[in-house]
Amino acid sequence: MTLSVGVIGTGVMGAEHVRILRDETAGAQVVAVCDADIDRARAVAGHGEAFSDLLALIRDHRVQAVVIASPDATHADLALTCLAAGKPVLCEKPLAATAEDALRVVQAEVQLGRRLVQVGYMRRFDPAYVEMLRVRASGAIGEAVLLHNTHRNAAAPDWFTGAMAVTNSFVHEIDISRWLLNTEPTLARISAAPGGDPLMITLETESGAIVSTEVHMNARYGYHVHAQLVGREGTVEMAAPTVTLTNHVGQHGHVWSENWVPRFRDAYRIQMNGWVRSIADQHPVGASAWDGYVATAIAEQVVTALQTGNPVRLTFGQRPDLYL
Ligand code: ISE
Repeated sequence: MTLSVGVIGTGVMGAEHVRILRDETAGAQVVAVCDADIDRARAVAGHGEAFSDLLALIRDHRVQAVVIASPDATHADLALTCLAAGKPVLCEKPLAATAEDALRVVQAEVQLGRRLVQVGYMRRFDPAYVEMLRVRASGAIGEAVLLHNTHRNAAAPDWFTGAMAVTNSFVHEIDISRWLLNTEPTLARISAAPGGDPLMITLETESGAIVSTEVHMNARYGYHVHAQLVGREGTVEMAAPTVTLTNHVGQHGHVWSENWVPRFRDAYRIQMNGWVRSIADQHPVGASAWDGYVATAIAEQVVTALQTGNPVRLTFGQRPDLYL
């Protein structure tokens, strides 16, 4: 069976999801693309139908599942509309702009009694992170005690605010650290370099493991994500994010990408194929609405810590049975 997908948003990620669905995903077709600017929707839609009305796309009977890739503040309401229509949704991160809105999505899904929402924390599908999880879980490096994350962007988009370094970028480390370490963060400390960038964030966790993260929005030289997990018996870390090295104009090495799309190309493709299969199998994969809520709730509290300059004890309530 072929899954008919509608994609909302035609920015960097919306257009990339359409491309992946069309060229690199088994068992799926793009039947509809929506953007407030109908010409942009038409340009990306190909053989699919172009919509400018988001709700019309979600309710269209030909659309069996939805990818949400519109601006962050629209995610929660769109996910709620998909839930009301009983349609599976892959929602780009973050699940919502506020913890309160993210919790509304969780509550609606719990009321429905089945999981229809996957949040696009694609790092869970990145081969390097998957291998790091395998090594930790095998016991080869002993008890995990530290995770060092580096998250550097070449340049922040001009619509980025200081808080978005946390709510839009650092949310990835919140999610991947919970997933890699299989423990929940309990306390956060944050400090900012002069001018507010980069940020240095430390999370303490229930297991005792400590997570350090540099979130850098204007690192200039390129997009660079790195993680090293330190165990009592050894460490495991990402190797260079390329499969080739070049010799050119007196230099040897690899080229940094401009943004996250080339770096996480495999992760996005594996995530999309996994999502499509999970709908056929009725066996959810990836980050759940609960994971999306926790990431946003922690991010919101980290922003408070940034504003007050004080460490913050993290709270986000009990995981509902639907997500156990
Ligand atoms: C962007 O929205 C992403 O999701 C990227 O993965 C992240 O690295 C970047 O900092 C975000 O702005």
